[in-house]
Formats: sequence, C-alpha cells, structure tokens
Amino acid sequence: MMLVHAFSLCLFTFILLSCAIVTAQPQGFIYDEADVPDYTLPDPLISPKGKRIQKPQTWIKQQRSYILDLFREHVYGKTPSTLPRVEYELLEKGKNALNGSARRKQIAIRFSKDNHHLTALLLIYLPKRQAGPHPVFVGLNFYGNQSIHPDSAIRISDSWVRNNPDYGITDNRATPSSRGVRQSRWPVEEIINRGYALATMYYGDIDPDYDDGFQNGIHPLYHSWQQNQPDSSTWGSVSAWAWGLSRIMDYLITDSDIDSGRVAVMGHSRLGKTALWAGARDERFALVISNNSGCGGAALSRRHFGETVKRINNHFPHWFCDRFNRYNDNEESLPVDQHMLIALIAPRPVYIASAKEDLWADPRGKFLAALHADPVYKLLGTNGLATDNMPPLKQPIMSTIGYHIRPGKHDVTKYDWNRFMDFADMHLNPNPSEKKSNDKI
Ligand code: GTR
Repeated sequence: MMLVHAFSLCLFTFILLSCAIVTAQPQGFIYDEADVPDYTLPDPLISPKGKRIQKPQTWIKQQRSYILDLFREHVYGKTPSTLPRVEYELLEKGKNALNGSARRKQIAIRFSKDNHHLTALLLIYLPKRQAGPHPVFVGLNFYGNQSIHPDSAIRISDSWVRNNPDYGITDNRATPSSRGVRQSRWPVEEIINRGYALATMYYGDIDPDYDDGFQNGIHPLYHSWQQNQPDSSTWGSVSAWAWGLSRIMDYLITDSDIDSGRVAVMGHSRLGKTALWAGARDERFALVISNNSGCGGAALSRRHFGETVKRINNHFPHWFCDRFNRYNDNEESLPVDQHMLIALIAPRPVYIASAKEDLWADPRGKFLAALHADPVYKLLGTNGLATDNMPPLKQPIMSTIGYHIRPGKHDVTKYDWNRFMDFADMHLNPNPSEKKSNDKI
C-alpha cells in the first residue's frame, strides 16, 4: 500500500514537473514535435540561377555573399559601410587582478560623427600564467561590465540599463550593488586558468535594448545614413550589437596582448543571435559560439516551434529590420532559414548550445539547422557536423560544427562554458608550444 502511495506521489510530482516545464514557456505556441508543420528548407548550395554549387571557390567567391545579402535585406538589416571616428583610451589597468592570476584592462572606445558622440567600455582580463599573445573569448553582457564579476575595480556602466531591483538596478542606472550579479554566467577565473583572455562590453553601450525608433546608442551617429535608406532593410538592434562586436575586434587587433587570429565570439540568447550574425559578417572571428539563441538565431524559423517570427517581431520590433515582418506567419516565403546563417560561418568552427527545458528556443530546431549547414562545411573541406542524430543530454558533438543539449533552463552555466572551452581548445589551440611538443611524442 505504502509502495503504491509512494509511486503515485512520484507520478504526481513527475506530471507536475513536466507541466511546469511546459507552462514556463509562453502559451499558444508549438512545443510538441508532432505539431511541427511540414516544411522545405532553401538549399544553401543552390545558386540564384538554380545551379548546384560544386566547388569551394564558387561558395567563397559568389554564393557566400549572395546569402549574406539575403540576410541583410530580409532579416537583420543593412549596416552602414563607413565607420565613425574611433579613439581608444586606456582608462585603467591592474597588474594583479583576480588574486594575482590575471591582468585587467579597461578601455574607453569613443565613437564620434556629425557632432554626436558615444563611449563604450571594454573590460579585458588576461591570463598571467601563460605567455601572450592570448586567444580570447569576446562577448557582450546584459547588465554592464560590473555585473560579470565582483572585482571592485570594474567601472560601473553609466548607460541606460534595464531595471532589475534584484540586481540593484533602478531608474535604469546600474549601482555598486549590481557588482557580480551575473557572475554565474561568466566563470572568469576558469577562463583565465585555461589560458584564455576575456573581453566583454555592455550591449546597451552600443544600442539600449528598447524600441525608440533608433534614436539612441550608435544610431544618432548614423542619422543621415538611416534616413537615406530607400527600403525597410535598415539595421535593427541585433545588427547594431554585431557591429559593436566588430568594433571590439578592431580594437583587439591593435592590442599586442591579444592574438587576433584566435578570437572566439560568444553570446547568449538575443546575444547568441548577435554572435552568429557577427561571425557571419566578420570573418576575423575565428570561432563562433551561440548559446540558447532560438528564433532569429540558430533555430529553424520554418519549424514554428516555440518562439515564432511573428511573436519575436511583435515583442521586439527593434531587433530585426522592418522587412522581416513580411514573414510573420509566412516563414515559408523567407528566402533563407537559419541553417544558412550557420553556413555563412564555414569553414570556421561554430558551436551551438541548447538546454532541454528551453523549448521556447527550440533545441531540436537548432540541431537541425546545424545539420543542414553541414553540406557547406563539408564542401569547404571540414568534417562538418559529426552526426546525423540529435545527441542525448550532455554528450557534446565536437566536430567543426559543435552542438550540445544539457539539462536545465535558458541560461549560461559552467557546463556550457566548459564545453565552449573544450571546443576552443580543439580548434584554437590555446597553448601552441605545449601542443607542438606533444605532437612530437
Ligand atoms: C526572450 C526572447 C528570445 C530570447 C530571450 C533573451 O524573451 O523571446 O528570443 O532572445 O528573450 O534574449 O533573453
């Protein structure tokens, strides 16, 4: 009797938990594989004239830029081709950061154009144990540089920040109580111990994340350019943030502590979409990591699973270009799907991470996008994605296209970072001299 009781209690708890997983996601969307409609994906290896691309050179010289333009025109928007005036100022450096294991630098990147100015703060930690120049992970953060670590020397962002009383952020301004509030997402010591530098910037320094008709952040510096755009393909915020990542890259090239040939760009969620778009646009990023990026990131739009194009455009009208609205409830007519975004990163390594409970961001849709990017990776001479089947939990695929799904929810965890670093170890070789001597053995 007791046994039956215990069993029904377990069953009840299981049902409750399963419901909680589903109800944690917005209602009225597809969360069941059986409800996914039939769809046909555009083939990245078919040219605009309908011919199959057979040679790597044809992809590199023609097809890649054709697909890049499609994403510019229909999804993320076009980015201005000229740069504002840019100046770098080293604001602060610390020789003994993180209990003596790292050096710290804080750099102001000042943009100016047509009497408009914008300052963004870049925070860099460099490992002391290894000799430079160092490979580096670059990522934008959500609440200001001070949120990634309690290090009291980190400058507090004075940009507009989303209110979050739990983080001590009210009146849209960060305060000292927001120091380290997001440290669980940034295992700085582990990154340094594994021989990587870390460079991060607050995404709102480039473009505050609310819809104001593109009046703030970097936009005033490009007012005249924006006004002269003939169509609805002007950049949205994802493009502006990706542009900001490229400006970080511009700086890193000038910094002799950094190995600019070994820069990995990483982002979570909306910033995971941004990392993919940055990696697609800017081939200087040697490796791209997208965590829980979902709709408009690594998930296939045509599956309608979890977040849809219509929902993302309605809730976040400033993220994509206006033309993307044409595809609300009309994904089949998109000339691209997100596997083609991943393919634009080829042959450079790309890692797509997902989480079991994060159905809103469609873990399987991200796997399938990786799988359908594989033919382009193979054409370019890499091993692509080393499986046709979605792997079980915590069994990462570590080929040139990497993928994992872990238990848990929408977040960046230590597990995720450890896999990112394993992947970077394989592809960026953080200790070239050590690797060389091993090779001889
Ligand atoms: C959600 C949005 C997702 C994802 C996420 C985030 O509300 O629907 O596309 O980007 O925000 O960035 O945290």
